[in-house]
Formats: sequence, structure tokens, C-alpha cells
Amino acid sequence: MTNKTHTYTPYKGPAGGWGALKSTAQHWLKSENATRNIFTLLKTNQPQGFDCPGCAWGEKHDPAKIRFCENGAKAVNWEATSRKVDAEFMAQHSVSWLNTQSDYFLEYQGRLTEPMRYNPATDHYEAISWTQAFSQIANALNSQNSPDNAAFYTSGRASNEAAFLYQLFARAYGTNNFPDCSNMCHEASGYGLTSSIGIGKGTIEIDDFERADAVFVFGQNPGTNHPRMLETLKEVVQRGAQLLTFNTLKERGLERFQNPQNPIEMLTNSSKPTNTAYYTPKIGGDMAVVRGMVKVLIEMEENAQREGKAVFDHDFITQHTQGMGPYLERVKQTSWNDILNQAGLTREEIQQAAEVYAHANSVIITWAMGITQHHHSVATIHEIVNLLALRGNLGKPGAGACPVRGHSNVQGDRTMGINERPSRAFLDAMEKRFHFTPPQHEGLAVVDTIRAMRDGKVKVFVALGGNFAAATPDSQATAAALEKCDLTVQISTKLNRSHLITGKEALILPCLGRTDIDHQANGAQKVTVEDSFSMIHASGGVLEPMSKLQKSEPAIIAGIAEATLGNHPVEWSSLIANYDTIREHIAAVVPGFSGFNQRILQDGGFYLGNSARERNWKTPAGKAILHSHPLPDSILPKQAKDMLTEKSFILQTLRSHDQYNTTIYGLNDRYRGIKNERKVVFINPADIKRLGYQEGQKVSIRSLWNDGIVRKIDGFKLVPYSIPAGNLAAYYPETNPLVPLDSHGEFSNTPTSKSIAVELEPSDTKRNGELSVTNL
Ligand SMILES: Nc1nc2c(c(=O)[nH]1)N[C@H]1C(S)=C(S)[C@@H](COP(=O)(O)OP(=O)(O)OC[C@H]3O[C@@H](n4cnc5c(=O)[nH]c(N)nc54)[C@H](O)[C@@H]3O)O[C@H]1N2
Ligand SMILES: Nc1nc2c(c(=O)[nH]1)N[C@H]1C(S)=C(S)[C@@H](COP(=O)(O)OP(=O)(O)OC[C@H]3O[C@@H](n4cnc5c(=O)[nH]c(N)nc54)[C@H](O)[C@@H]3O)O[C@H]1N2
Ligand SMILES: [Mo]
Repeated sequence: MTNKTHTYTPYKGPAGGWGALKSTAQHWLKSENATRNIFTLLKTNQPQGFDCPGCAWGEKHDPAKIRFCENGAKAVNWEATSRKVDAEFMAQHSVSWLNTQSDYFLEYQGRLTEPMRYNPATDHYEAISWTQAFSQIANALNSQNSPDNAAFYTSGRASNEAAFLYQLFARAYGTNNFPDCSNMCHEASGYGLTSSIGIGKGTIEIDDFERADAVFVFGQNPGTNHPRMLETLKEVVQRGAQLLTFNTLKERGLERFQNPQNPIEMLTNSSKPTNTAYYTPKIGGDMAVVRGMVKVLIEMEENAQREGKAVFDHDFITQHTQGMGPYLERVKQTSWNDILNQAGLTREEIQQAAEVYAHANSVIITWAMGITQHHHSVATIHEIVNLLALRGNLGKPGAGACPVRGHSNVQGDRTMGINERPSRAFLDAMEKRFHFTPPQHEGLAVVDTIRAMRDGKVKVFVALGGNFAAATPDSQATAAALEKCDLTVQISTKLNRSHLITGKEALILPCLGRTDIDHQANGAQKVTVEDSFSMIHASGGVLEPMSKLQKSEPAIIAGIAEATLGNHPVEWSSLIANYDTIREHIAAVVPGFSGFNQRILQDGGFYLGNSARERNWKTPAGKAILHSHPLPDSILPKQAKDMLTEKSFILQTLRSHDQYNTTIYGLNDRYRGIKNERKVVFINPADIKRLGYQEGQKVSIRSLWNDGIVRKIDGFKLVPYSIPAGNLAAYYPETNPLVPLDSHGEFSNTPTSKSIAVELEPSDTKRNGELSVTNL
């Protein structure tokens, strides 16, 4: 760091607006493909273009509107670069050398353009033909003594068509081992919602925001991660509806916003506040916040009853729910003391939020990773559902549960059967259509896959996208586990850490991205995706692929399948000629997709429907089940809690404005005022003082977990920030070495990326024991 580039200068402008346009322009130029990319951007989320590879926020159907945001623009640019990584590049750089480079450097090298095989003798990747690559995979798979020795990872950019073929292939091969990014993401939402309302998806449509009286946003940073959501939130506020934010950090995007597509606003700089109230609970305090609100609501209900009125929706509760009595009893038994301690809000704040809730006839609650990546995430989501149920805010206009998904098709991948715990009905439908018996036993999700690799039980690892080595917890343990595999296969667009931490053998299979035209025998093909609101729509690339040696994801899966299984259970190559044939299979297997090929011709796509929205509860009781969990006495798992001292902190790991998960576009985090730096740790100024540190001082971060292993990263700068005392925040993936593999959510098994018990020490100049994703 030089003096010219201070790490931290508070960002004073509103989110979006001129700052966003300037940043978009800079990223255009960096991609070295500016004109091509402007054309590409204009096609983002348009009926004739491709689905934005950014986030999974939905779109109101309005063809006149330009539908991209600053960060969507970065995602498009990043994919549509003119730089390439081929065998020639690999001849110049050994894998060991590449592994010393940062994640930013790796992906910046450009698109992967030809299939390559790792040669351990030379420590270089070398060109290989597609036929050779497919047969190498087939040999590895066919020489296993059990199909469960293989695991098939999916990242949420994969299209419905690719995901469906992938699960068909892996199930025909014989395993349900489908670890996927959603295991690290919204798994708790899926589990929590399914076990309470009978469906693991959000119950609202995007238009519901126009009818909501109040919107509660929990644990989410839309200014960076779902920028188009800010526009929706702004409309909510402008309409006079209430917007309540609960976030441990003061996030700029949620405080103020101006719309970059509205020139008048930008000229006058008349940004309006998007939030009517901003609460900063402690990390992991949201369940306590909601419980406190319900405690207030119980009191309000008792008062109302005395006047012959009601706050609760008793008709809804009686007709549609089970478990309200025991739940309310549980709430009454939870003391205010426990609630306030864990929540980190005052009783007045909680009272205020409860009053807004009680006065609104329709309430939407949205949430993302601030809720799902804790030990008690499922319990927190159950608590949110209970709050909604109290006033019938499920299945009525302008109301409902809205988990805001991450990857652009992560929800669709699940719908297509990427699930290590498939339902009986899904497996039966597969059997009926394809005439083979799919494996019936449960497969492995992410954490269990890493354990199985470590224990020598999973030997072949195939990844359909993503960056498993960097995205997963306990980076060192995960790296060692991957290295024990016989073969690791990465189907990817860009070079990343997962290509460099290899099994004994390793392959890189370069694929087309969303922006590329997918030429097949019957012409250019479209794929489909599902957004957070269960809308299915088509996506077709607009750019000529960089290389004839890149293949589409479906074509790669079909190639692997044919080499491994021959023409069982389908003639794979015929499916690739025309993806309509894949969609016909999907229509026959997955509920809600009948007439798939016709329905995607509709502008804006079609709505998959949601049973809970219809107040049809697909639970064993036929009603919404209201679970009553005790408020945990600590938000940490026991192995961390036992290690706590007065010096301990809880660390959350989060995204900067210049990254897409493990893809680092740049080193700034504009809204949080960070420049040219990623190794920072946000800390309350009082904590800096209390521990006798200085602002800007470098520290090491060591996580607390009772297993004798030292997990430590070094050289992180202290940045004073508006964050509750005792809480810290730092960027992912650099912090993944700190997350113990065994530290995961109850029921969800999601790594606890938002609640890691840690201690700080002054930076260790000898750098002993430093672990970092970038130099493993
Ligand atoms: N540009 C861009 N877009 C993205 C992504 C990206 O990396 N870059 N990633 C995509 C993916 S896969 C996902 S899952 C989403 C992620 O979207 P987010 O969930 O918004 O992502 P995070 O950066 O993890 O932010 C979590 C937010 O929750 C807050 N928080 C953390 N812990 C708590 C808590 O205990 N309680 C409360 N109330 N708040 C808390 C943090 O301060 C932060 O604002 O975004 C998607 N979109
Ligand atoms: N500590 C910590 N860890 C986390 C999180 C956290 O908040 N904190 N968040 C978690 C979450 S929410 C998620 S979703 C996961 C993300 O985990 P992943 O989905 O595995 O990771 P990404 O960084 O999104 O994957 C990026 C890579 O995908 C490849 N890629 C990009 N586009 C395409 C495409 O169209 N096709 C194919 N085949 N490949 C493509 C590129 O090679 C790129 O390098 O990380 C999780 N890990
Ligand atoms: Mo995610």
C-alpha cells in the first residue's frame, strides 16, 4: 500500500448513480473488448438476449427497459473478454507457479479455449482432444467399485438443460452424490421452508412488492449483490410503504439509492432514502430479533383482545397452521434478557419493528446469506415463517417469504433434480421416463463430499462450473481432500484455483458461457433458467464463441455420458442436436413443465407456480407447520463456544462490490470505502481501542475450534466501521481457511461462513502458520 491509496475513505455518494456508471465504464475498458461488450450488455435480460449471469433477481416484464446493473455489467464483461488461456499459455506457466498467484490474477488471464490435461511429470497442463478427455473420464468412472466413489458438483450458473442432463447422467451411472453451491448458500432456506410450508422456494412474485405495506430485509446487501432489487425497494419506499432493514453493517446501498437509469435524478442528485428504518443486530441475532417482535405481538394481541379486537389472523392460524400454541408458549418462556443479549438491539427498536409489522396488512420478508450461513439458520428461517404466519402473511397478495437467491440459476438447478436427497416422486418420474432405476439412497452434499474425499471414499470429482477449492470451507483440508482424488474434472469458462489444486489426474474442459452463441446441428440453441420468483425464461447467447474447441455444457455432459454409458438410457448425441428434446424430457419428469417448449416462447417466460402461495401446504399435516425451537444459548457450535475468551470476536465473511463469489473483478469495495485492498477486517472502533490496536494496523485472524488444528490467516488491516462491538467482517474467499469443515448449520450442513469465532493478534511478521487461499 502506498500513501496515495488509503485503504478506507468513506463513500459519501448514494448507491447506484454516477458512481455506478463510472465503475461500469472502467470495467468495460479492462475487459479489452469494449465495443463487443456494449452490444452484449444491451442484450442482457432482454427477450431476445441472454439471462444475466449475475444474480437471480427477477424482472418485471417491460420490454422498453434496459435491464442490467453495474454488477451485471461486470459479470458480462468478465465473460466476454478477448484474453484466452490455452495450451500455449499453460506451456509458459507451471501449475505450481500459477498456484502462487492471486484469484484475481488467475481469472484475469481470460477464457479457457481448449480441453487440457494435467501432466504431473512436467507440472503443466497440456492440450488433449475432446475424445481423449471423455474417455479418460469414462475409464476413471467405470473402474470404480461403486458409483458412489464419484461426486458431481454443480455451480448455479448451469442452465436447466445442462443440470437436467447432468443429473440424468449421474443417476444412470448410479449415484446421488450431488454437492452443489446451494449447499453453501440457501440450503437453510430450502430446508426451513420445505419443513414448514411444504415448498423450498419463495412464495412471492415480483409484483407483490407493489402491494406490500411493509418489506423487511434481513441479512442482505442488495446494493452489491442484487442491484436491480434496489429499484424495487425504492419503489416500495416512494409508494409510502415501510422498508425495514436488518443488517449487522451499515450498507450504503440500503441507506440511499438513486437509479442510474433515471437521468433526471442523477442530475439533481436527489437520491431518496430507501429505508425507513435501519437496524443493526449482532451477527446471528436475527432469530432473537424476530422472537422479540413476536413477544411484543403477543402482548399487543392480549391488549387487543380485551377490546374485542385482534392482531393475529386467527382464521389463518386455525385453518392453515399447526403448532402455533406451543410456539407462542415457547416465545413467552424466552426471557427479554436472552433476546436482547443475542439480538444486540434495544427493546424499543424491537417494539418499533413489531409495531410496523402489526400495522401492515401485507408484509414481505426477504433474506440472503446473513440469515442462511449460521449454525442456527434453519431455526431462524422457521422463526421468520412463524412471524409471517401470525398475521396470515403467506399466500396473500403483497405478502410472503422471499429468500433472494444467489447464482442466476441456482434455484432452477434444484428444480431439475440437482439434489443429493431427491424426492421419491422425482425418482419415480425419472424411472418412468428413462426405464432405469435411479439410486434410492441419499447422496453427499458439499461438506460430506469433502469428508468423503479426505477419507478416500470419493475418488472422482467432476465440477459443472464453480470454484470448489476456493468456495468451500477449511481451504487446507479441502485442498488435501481434492489432492487425494484419482481424477478431478472442471467444466469451466475461466481459470481458477480449482484447476490448480488437482487430483492425481486432472482435466480442464472449456465451456461456453451465457453470452456465447451455442451452435449445434439444428442451429443456435437456447437454454432456460429460473429466477428467485420461480419465473422460467429462455436465454440465448449473442457472441460468436472465441474458439471452436469450446463446447456447450450440455454437449460436454453428453460427451462424458456417452463415453461412460454408451447410449444408455438415452441417445445422448441426439439430445444435443436440439435442446427442445431435452426440454421434452424435463416436461415429462418435472412437475410444472408441461408444454415447456411452447411456454418459453412467451415473452418474459412463465411462472412455475408455488403451492404455499395457493395456501396448499405440502407437509405431512397438510398445514403450515410452525416449529418452536429454543433460542440457542449461543449462536456458535459447541466446539467454538468452548474456546471463547474475553478477547474473542464473531467474524462474518462477505462479498466486496468488486467480486462475484470467488471471481475477483477488482480490489475496490466502493460503498464501504475500500480501495486497492482485500485483506481488510472491519471492526468497531471501540474494539480497536479496547485491544490497544491502531487503525490500519495489520493483524492475523485465528479461528477457534476445539480440534487442535491451527487455522490462521495473516496480514489483515483493521478498518474501523459501523459494526456491533464484538463482531468483525472480512471478505470471502480469503477467509475460507478459517471456517472449520465441521462448523456447519444444524439441518442444513451449510458452512457457518457468517459466524466464525476468532481471535486477533498483531500481524505475525514471520508469517508462521499463515494459510491463505491464494498461496496454498
Ligand atoms: N455482484 C455480485 N452479485 C452477487 C454475488 C457476488 O458475489 N457479487 N453473489 C451471488 C450469490 S451466490 C449470492 S448467495 C448472493 C449473496 O448476497 P448477500 O447475501 O447480500 O451477500 P453477502 O456479501 O454474503 O452479504 C451478506 C449481508 O448480510 C449481512 N449480515 C451478515 N451476517 C448477518 C447477520 O447475522 N444478521 C444480519 N441481519 N445481517 C448479517 C452482511 O453485513 C451483508 O450485508 O449474491 C449473488 N449476487
Ligand atoms: N466464506 C464464505 N464462503 C462462501 C460464501 C460466503 O459468503 N463466505 N458464499 C457461498 C456461496 S453463497 C456460494 S453460491 C458459493 C459459490 O461457489 P461456486 O459457485 O463454486 O463459485 P463461483 O465463484 O461462483 O464460481 C466461479 C467459477 O465458475 C466458472 N464459471 C463461470 N461461469 C460459468 C458458466 O457459465 N459455466 C461453467 N461451467 N462455469 C462457469 C468460472 O470458471 C469461475 O471461475 O460460495 C460459498 N462460499
Ligand atoms: Mo450463493
